[in-house]
Order: sequence, then structure tokens, then C-alpha cells
Amino acid sequence: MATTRSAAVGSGSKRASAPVASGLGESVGLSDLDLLDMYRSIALARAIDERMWILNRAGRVPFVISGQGHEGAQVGIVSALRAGHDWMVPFYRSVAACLSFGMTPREIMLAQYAKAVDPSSGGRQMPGHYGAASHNILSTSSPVGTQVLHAAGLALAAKIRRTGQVAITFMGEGASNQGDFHEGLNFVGIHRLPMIMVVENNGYAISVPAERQLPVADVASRAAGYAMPGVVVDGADVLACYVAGREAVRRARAGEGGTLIEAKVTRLTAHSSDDQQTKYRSAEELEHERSLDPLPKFRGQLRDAGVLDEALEASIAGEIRRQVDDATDYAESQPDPTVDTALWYVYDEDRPGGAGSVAAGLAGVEGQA
Ligand SMILES: Cc1ncc(C[n+]2csc(CCOP(=O)(O)OP(=O)(O)O)c2C)c(N)n1
Ligand SMILES: [Mg+2]
Repeated sequence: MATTRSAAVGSGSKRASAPVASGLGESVGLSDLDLLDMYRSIALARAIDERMWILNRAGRVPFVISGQGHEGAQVGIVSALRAGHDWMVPFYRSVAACLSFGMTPREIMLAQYAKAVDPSSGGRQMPGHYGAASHNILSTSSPVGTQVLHAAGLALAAKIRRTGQVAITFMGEGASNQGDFHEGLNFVGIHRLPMIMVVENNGYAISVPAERQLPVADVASRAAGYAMPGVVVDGADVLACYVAGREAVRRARAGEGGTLIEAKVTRLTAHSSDDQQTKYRSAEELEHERSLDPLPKFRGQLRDAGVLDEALEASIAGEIRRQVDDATDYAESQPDPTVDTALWYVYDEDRPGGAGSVAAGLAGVEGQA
């Protein structure tokens, strides 16, 4: 596994408790420690997400858009990248991808609370729009599909500069119907850019089912129009997602160009905290979706292979609880952005330390009034 996974929980203690080689990840080049790191990231992302919903219903955070059901695909694929070297352009369900790429639970919660020190945007962005310059994670753009163009720009820069970096971006199947998606793939195809496009197909764009969005069964089939491979993978199969990611990274680094990966995932929650999915999904359908949850599936695989035992599972769960509590308390305790900084980052001259600041001018006008 190439990624450096400092975001995983308890990196100090896990070596001591990790069991002997199970052979589970051997055929794909993953050690038991790698598998445990991946499990930690998936379980941590789930726990943070669940906490967000509680905080939303308690009136502490205004909006949640959930990655529950998508975590296995995100962690599997991102584990093939090099955190701190490659580039990521996430979307609003990308908590697991961001954690796997180096963001910390505190950084995620700061964004959720829109605090002044939130690395995603200093509290300017819509909640769920993660980014962190220090982790090479570009800020998420709200119009769906636009991130493909941003990532293509990063991939072009990496190619021109010969940095060996790969740009990865994530989106839903609904976003793949936008013009930006097709323009981006076309550009990546023409210039053979080192880029990975991940479509997390959860079967819905808010309340619109896939069959009303797409005239094809698989988004991956669209890759053929842009001279790149389109790969369909079961998003609940973490190891299969890793293998798909690894091959896409290999192609990108070898100068062979982009790859479109379509992970079939399940959306375990409503579209967002402002949506009620029981209005358009039956009880039977929701029950069936539970059986596609990647977390218990991966946990079961690790148990069966002897990578996880009860004691280790409990200790990981305890570490995760502590991390989520710490992130929540930390974000709660941080100050909100102040009004006098409202125009920061709107124009370059308004950034802290920028010359000819409009903010400074307005402050002067207010001062005279
Ligand atoms: C260009 C644009 N149109 C509409 C929206 C409103 N919107 C936000 S999320 C979303 C659904 C997107 O569905 P999909 O791409 O499948 O992603 P999912 O939410 O299912 O993960 C829509 C329509 C938007 N943000 N941008
Ligand atoms: Mg969708």
C-alpha cells in the first residue's frame, strides 16, 4: 500500500496488538497492518458521520450530507495513492476519502461547525465541502461535476511539471450527466493526464433514481468515448476497490492516462439532513440497502481471516470514540469567524495581509458613519 496513513486511529498502539500475517491481503500486496488501517479509517468515518447527525438534530451543526455506505469504496481506492504527494478534489460525501488522505477528525469537525480555524474554508464554505491545502485536498465546489475540471487542471500541471503526482476526484452518478464531467474526461483523454475519476454510484441523485438519470447501466461505459478504461467495482468490496485504485494509479504514473472507476455503493441515509427519503424509497428497499453496508462486510472479512479479534475490535472502537469526542469538543470550543473577516478570500486583495483591502476600505466607511 502506497499511501502514508497518518490519519488512522491509534497509530502508536496498533503495532503491538496486530496479529500475525493472515494472508488476506497478500495477493493484492496488503499486510494485516494495512488492512487494519483501512478498517480504522472506514470505522472512524462512519463514527464521525453518525456524530454529525446527532449534532445536527441537537441544533449544533446546521447541515449534514452523509458518506454512510460510501466509505469502503473511498478508503479502498484512496489507499492506493500517496497522501501528501498526490492531489485530491473531493465531493460532499468524501469524509472517509479525506481522512484516508490525511485530514484529521478535528479538521473535519471544524468544517462542520464552520469555525474560524476550519482548514476547509475558515467557515465560509457550505458544510460538507472539505478541503485542506496542507494535505493537497482542493476545496470542494458546490455545482456538481465542476470538480472534474479542477482535478484535470491539477493533473495537467503535474504532467507539465513532471512531478509524478496523480489527481483524483470523486462524484456521484448524477454528476456524470453534467457537461463538466464530459469536458473533463475529454481533456484527460486527449492529453493522457494522470487522473482518476471515481463515480460513487448510489442509485440516486437526491430523489431521482438512476434509471431516470442515465440511459446506460454503467457510468463506467462512458469512458470508452474518452479513450480510457472504465472499471465497475463493488463499492462494498474494499479489497476490490483497492485493486481498482492501484491499477488506475499505476496507469497514471506510467503516463498511460486517466481511469474512470465506478463504484456501486449504497446510500444508507437520506440525501442530506434536509431530506426525508422514506417519501421516495420503500421500507423493503431501505432494508435491502443495509445488507450492502461495507463496514460490517469488511469487519466480517477481517474477523474470518483472524486479522480482527474481539479485543482488538473493542480497543479500536474505544479509540475511535475518544477521537470523535475529542474532535467534537475541540470544534465546539473554537471561536466562530468574526464579522470583520467576512470578506476575506472573496478577492485576493482581501486576504489577510493583502494590499488595497476592500475590507479595510469598508471598515473605514463604517468608522465614519
Ligand atoms: C449543477 C448542480 N445542479 C444541482 C445541484 C443540486 N444537487 C446537489 S447534490 C445533487 C444530487 C447529485 O447526485 P449524485 O451526483 O448522484 O451524487 P449523490 O448526492 O447521490 O452522492 C443535486 C442535484 C448542484 N449542487 N449542482
Ligand atoms: Mg447518486
